[in-house]
Amino acid sequence: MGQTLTEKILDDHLVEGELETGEEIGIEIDQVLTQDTTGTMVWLQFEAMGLDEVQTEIAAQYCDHQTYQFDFKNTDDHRFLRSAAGTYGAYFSRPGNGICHNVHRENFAAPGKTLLGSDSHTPTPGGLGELAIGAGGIDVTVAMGGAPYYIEMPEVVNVRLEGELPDWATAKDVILELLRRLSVKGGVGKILEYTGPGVETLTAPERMTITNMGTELGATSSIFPTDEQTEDYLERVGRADEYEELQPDDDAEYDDEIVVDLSDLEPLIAQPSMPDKVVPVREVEGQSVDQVIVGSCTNGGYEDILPAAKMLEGREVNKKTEMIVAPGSKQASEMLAREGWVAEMMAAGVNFSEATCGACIGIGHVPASDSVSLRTFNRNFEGRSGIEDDNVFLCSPEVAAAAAIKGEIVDPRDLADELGDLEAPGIELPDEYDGSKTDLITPDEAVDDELVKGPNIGDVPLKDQLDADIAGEALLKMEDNITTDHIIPATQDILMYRSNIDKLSEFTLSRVDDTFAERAREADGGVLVAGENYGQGSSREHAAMCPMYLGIEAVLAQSFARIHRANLFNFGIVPLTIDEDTYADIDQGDEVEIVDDVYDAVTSGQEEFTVRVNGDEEYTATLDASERERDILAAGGKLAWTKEQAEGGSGAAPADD
Ligand code: MIC
Ligand code: SF4
Repeated sequence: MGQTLTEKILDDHLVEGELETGEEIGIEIDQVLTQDTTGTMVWLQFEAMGLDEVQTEIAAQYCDHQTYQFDFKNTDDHRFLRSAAGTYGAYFSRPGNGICHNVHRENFAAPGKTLLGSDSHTPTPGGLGELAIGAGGIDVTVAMGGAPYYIEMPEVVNVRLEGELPDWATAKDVILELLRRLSVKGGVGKILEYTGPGVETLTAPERMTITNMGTELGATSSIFPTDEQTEDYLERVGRADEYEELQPDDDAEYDDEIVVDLSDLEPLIAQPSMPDKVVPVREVEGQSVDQVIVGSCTNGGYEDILPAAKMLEGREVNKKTEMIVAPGSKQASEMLAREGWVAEMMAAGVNFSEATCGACIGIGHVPASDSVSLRTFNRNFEGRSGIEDDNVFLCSPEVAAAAAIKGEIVDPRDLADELGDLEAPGIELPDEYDGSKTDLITPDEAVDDELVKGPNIGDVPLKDQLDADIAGEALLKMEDNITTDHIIPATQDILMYRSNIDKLSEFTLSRVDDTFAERAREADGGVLVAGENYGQGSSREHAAMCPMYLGIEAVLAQSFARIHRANLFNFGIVPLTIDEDTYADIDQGDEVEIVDDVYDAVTSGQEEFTVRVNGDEEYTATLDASERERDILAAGGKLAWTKEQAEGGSGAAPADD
């Protein structure tokens, strides 16, 4: 039987297991990436494991999320990260050089390689035929130390693209269409592999907009085959020699198939406050727009900003609207500046930002109260923009620029009719991506050879071995689709404590209930209850680390998002799945007890657990876990488990703290 492209790359990197859907496999990782807000823990864990040198072909440390350095704590983090990259042999991308995914695709992404990154949008280089997966920090640490990465073999879904995008429909509309059809949990446990005649009509950057935002479907990864478009892009970034032709076999078998006819697509928009609340732009036309931002790792490339710039050439941003361009990389800014586009945009009324994640997580350009913001980003979870009850819409750069011109949401086709001389800008790649590389410090150019820890750099929190008894109050009951932004928000006031877990944990679940952290501390233990898709969104392991630090021992949810589920194991919290009726019956404040000896049950492979509520009603909860995951849980988390492995121990032993 023929293989899918996903299977071919996995096969090439397989060190353990078989490529059977649902089976645990271990794969070799060629490249890792980390960024400033997850990276500090990655390196602290690298140090705590006693590792002394990066083992992967490429390890890259980017500083992108909080580059404004509002507080010395941010700068301390960056200083520490430069010292860690230098000490252990990683590339270091200076603050302001750009968003990890953009800089990585410009410099390192290559067909056929595997990439693991401590950021959920790591799958971006799937558009170049790289198998790239987002993970929690400690998984990246371990892979960087040379160990395999373990995942359940996902289903491989064939997303067959037909036809060609009409004028004004873009790559963003392809992924918005998939979100419209499949929802934010439609990709969980799946890798989306793009095939079909429509593929060759998309340039590599367009493909990377699609693979980037596959994360919003909950997918493990997304990947395109490679062809002339891939080769063309690699030539333009000066890495033609890294091209390799990769295609699935003709008789490859997929677990499922979705067909998208590109010719049927039209400008789409995700309404507040979920990326899957997608409708045609025409359905929401006429709403007044206060703010427009073009940028982020989804649509912040040179090729994304250029169409907006062309639309604004000789025009003005509407007086009632503010428009910001936040490029994905300094290279994009530099090239647009050299070509005169930055000046053109400024003349039109655009405020040009440094290359940073910034506004995407509420750092800068926070919308006004009761205002509407249109962004070319990938997430619009409520409050993520920095203000509660925000109204953030997600769209393509073309739709964003049209709104900036008109001052209201408008389908660019209608605006073109109205203006008479507005042409669809289409997609245009530069002849050469020739920005300076001075901000990317290679391991040979390292400036530090020892770790520099300012006062904001704390210790890695550790948990003891798993208890036999888990009992406590259901401290919080939550609905479906709780995001990691709810669990540990990433706004500046909170983000600056990413390396200081004692302080950071005070903000745990504050977006759901701001009394939670205090109640949890007082209760000294307890459980969380949630609906479907608990922990969707980012890869931040802090969303497991902080609840663990506050004493949470188990999460009972109807289902879990992939990365967060792995993070719960990694920090010794038992993720138990419950059905809808059990969910309905447990109330916040109930006393919840796991009747089984949890330690024994976990280590013996038991799947069903009895949960007693208020000393009376009993329900069944399921632990679906591999042997390795059970061992990690029993040890009290991945750090303790890894140390045990290194010491040659077997079975769990109490973590040493
Ligand atoms: C995000 O988009 O939510 C982030 C901020 O990039 C996170 C990483 C983090 O929390 O540091 C992600 O996507 O993993
Ligand atoms: Fe940065 Fe936003 Fe992309 Fe996350 S989604 S990496 S915060 S630009």
